[in-house]
Amino acid sequence: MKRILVTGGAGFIGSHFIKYQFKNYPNLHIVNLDKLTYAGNPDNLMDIDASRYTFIQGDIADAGAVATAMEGCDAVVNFAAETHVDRSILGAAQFIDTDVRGVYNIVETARKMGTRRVLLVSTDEVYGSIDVGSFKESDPINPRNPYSASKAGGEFIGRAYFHTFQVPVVITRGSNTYGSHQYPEKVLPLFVTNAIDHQPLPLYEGGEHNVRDWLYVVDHCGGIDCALRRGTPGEIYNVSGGNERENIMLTRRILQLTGRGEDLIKRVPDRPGHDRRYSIDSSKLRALGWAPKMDWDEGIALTIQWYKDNEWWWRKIKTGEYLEYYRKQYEDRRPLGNA
Ligand code: NAD
Ligand code: TDX
Repeated sequence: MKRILVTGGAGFIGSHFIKYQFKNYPNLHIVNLDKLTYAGNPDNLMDIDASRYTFIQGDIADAGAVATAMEGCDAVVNFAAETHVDRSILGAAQFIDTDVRGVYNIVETARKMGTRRVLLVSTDEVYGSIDVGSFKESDPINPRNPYSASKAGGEFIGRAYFHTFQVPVVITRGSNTYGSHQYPEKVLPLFVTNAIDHQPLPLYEGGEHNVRDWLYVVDHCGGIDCALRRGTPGEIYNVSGGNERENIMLTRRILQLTGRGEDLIKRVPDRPGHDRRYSIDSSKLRALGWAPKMDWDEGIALTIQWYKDNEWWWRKIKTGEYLEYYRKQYEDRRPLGNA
């Protein structure tokens, strides 16, 4: 592969993926098509080698923008998405436009252009919640919130294009990802940056024993890269970190590493339709040679240190639109008392 289109490359995982590609494939050129929504941040790609990189600001829901960006590319890797569950509960329309219509534009353009590989980055959330054991790729999916339903919609379009038109679509389903440069609406950077500022950590009541499986962002990028280059068209690959933690345990770890006390924990009313536990089995991807490398204790310490050292990055974000969202999301969630 000589030229890859990355969509959503100015976001959290997409920007790490671009850096991962540049580090591992010295002759590769990357085109990044990104709408620069609230979550897209040019600061994430500040040090990129401009001679091997083309940025196009555009929307994957716009077929013309996708066609322009995909011209001459061997492969496309789609990260572009609306990604926050709580925002999908406040309003789902943008999720349908990007996560379903946008994916349709990508696979339809790939069909017309004969693109050699289409990697759709999806999520473990499409399976829904599981009390015991772990989901395999062959299990039925059961998305239960507007975000995961829209991601599942995009997956189904991609799979239909593989079966109907032989578009070489590969899908990855990653678990909760953590690392530097994550927009501080997701629980980990939200709690870390609030703790640094001595602000309350709004832990969803009833959800403190919910479980997420934490995957270091560079490991997630390695998994996507492996599926892109070694995966079989038409197949789905789970990508998981093997670090299942209850939300309350994650919260306590954040407080320890930021040197703050448990008085900052504020239980607030739960997220509607809150999935209790996500767990996936990634042995299918491991059989292709991938394995997560980052140890949890080291990864969380490194990540928290990054937010401590890079206040310039997140203080700019925690203004304007962010504060408006924060008020809408949390103002009616009056604290229920300390955890
Ligand atoms: P993010 O919210 O940090 O970034 C999304 C990026 O997509 C931003 O740069 C944004 O500007 C861009 N974008 C949004 N709508 C667009 C559109 N219509 N056209 C073009 N660009 C658009 O997201 P993330 O956390 O980096 O997630 C990336 C992908 O990985 C998503 O597909 C998400 O569903 C998936 N995923 C995320 C996680 C996680 O824990 N963050 C886990 C599993 C899967
Ligand atoms: O303020 C909060 N309080 C709280 O208790 C927030 C934002 C979250 N939580 C809880 C809800 C979840 O149990 O923390 C857990 C993680 O929440 P999020 O960070 O919103 O992630 P989640 O809903 O699990 O989804 C994430 O993983 C799968 C990503 O946002 C998705 O993009 C990805 O597909």
